Amino acid sequence: DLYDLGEFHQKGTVRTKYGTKGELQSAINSLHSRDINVYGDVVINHKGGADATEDVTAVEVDPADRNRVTSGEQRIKAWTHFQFPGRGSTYSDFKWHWYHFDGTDWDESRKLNRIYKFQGKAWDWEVSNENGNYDYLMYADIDYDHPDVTAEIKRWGTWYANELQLDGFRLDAVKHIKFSFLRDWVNHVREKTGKEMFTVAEYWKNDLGALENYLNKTNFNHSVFDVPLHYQFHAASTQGGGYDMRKLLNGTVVSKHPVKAVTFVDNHDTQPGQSLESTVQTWFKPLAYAFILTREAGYPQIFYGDMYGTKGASQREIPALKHKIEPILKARKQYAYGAQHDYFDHHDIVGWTREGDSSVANSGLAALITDGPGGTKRMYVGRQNAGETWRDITGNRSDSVVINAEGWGEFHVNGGSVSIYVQR
Ligand SMILES: [Ca+2]
Ligand SMILES: [Ca+2]
Ligand SMILES: [Ca+2]
Repeated sequence: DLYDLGEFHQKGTVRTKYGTKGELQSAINSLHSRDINVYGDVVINHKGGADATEDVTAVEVDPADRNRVTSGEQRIKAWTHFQFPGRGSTYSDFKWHWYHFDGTDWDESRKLNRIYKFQGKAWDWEVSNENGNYDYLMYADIDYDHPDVTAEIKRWGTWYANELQLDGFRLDAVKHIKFSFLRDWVNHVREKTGKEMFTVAEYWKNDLGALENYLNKTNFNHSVFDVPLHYQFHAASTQGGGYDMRKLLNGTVVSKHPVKAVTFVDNHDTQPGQSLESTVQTWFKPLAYAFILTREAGYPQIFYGDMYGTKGASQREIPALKHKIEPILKARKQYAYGAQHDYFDHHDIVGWTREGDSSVANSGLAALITDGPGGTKRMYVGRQNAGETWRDITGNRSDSVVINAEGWGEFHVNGGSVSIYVQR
């Protein structure tokens, strides 16, 4: 129930897995009081946990090609009736029935797991063309061809934003949702709330072309996570130095659409044991964080699990890297300003500099990362910084570098490591 944020006694509990609505609002107020914006997660591809089944005529489709029907029509019992008995009509009197969905994957009468498409329904388009048409992901798939549905989900978006005083959104699983609807939904909520509502979409595909198509079809009105950059980090971290560091930006969103790229190293889905497991190896994480946090392009995201570590049954937890990430955050906040110069000229050691900005005292930096042996690189940091003494804010190197009269310095990095030199 999208309208039950831990407020109604439903499914045997008032609180959600995370707490009550009051606790949620209190947490948001605390964050706002510390000038932190709060983005709401938006999971609107499918619905699960219906209150009752309904008899529906459906056909089976081929999981590998959802455009191919593989059975005759049959009557199934589908979990598609959402009545919300504990909430009633508070906030919305919309009740969901089978005809608000395109299909499901469970016939309760036969206890069969198939992909069923409902009678008279067409998979939505345009969505990802993986598996022929990737509209269907899981549970009861919401039909965004249905005008009552689009109106209701838009209404809910405005309610959600206002009720929690949200500042933006993360859109879940967008490659399974009609792209044109997501474009309209973002426009609608921005219009109704009168707020910017920064929005980032999770389109999980290591393919710049697919991500660009999504940006195009949504009129570039919101951002996407830079999935290809994550896979470059993953590749670099797992090749024992054999990765060509000059390729880090190849095929990435941030290199082509810097203003629309949310850059990240790992997330809750890529960590060990999760559905998209592709965890960046620990030794490389400070290098990757330096990359997303001190360069000009991209809108960086830090994974809670990287800062504080992950916990659980898995023997392969991510260790807490707060002590490694915090100096890089400081570099971002105090030094990462001004013109950027790239030195992507070696298969192991690559670097970049920021000249600094006169509006931020002592700003400017020189960063180096290597997936192989250590070494040095001569880089330009700006004539305005001539004569200054720079040191590595990460603490990995203890030497100091004096910027020469022409604005150049000779900077060092240890093997498999990162150094970020700043004036200090
Ligand atoms: Ca449809
Ligand atoms: Ca869908
Ligand atoms: Ca290399």
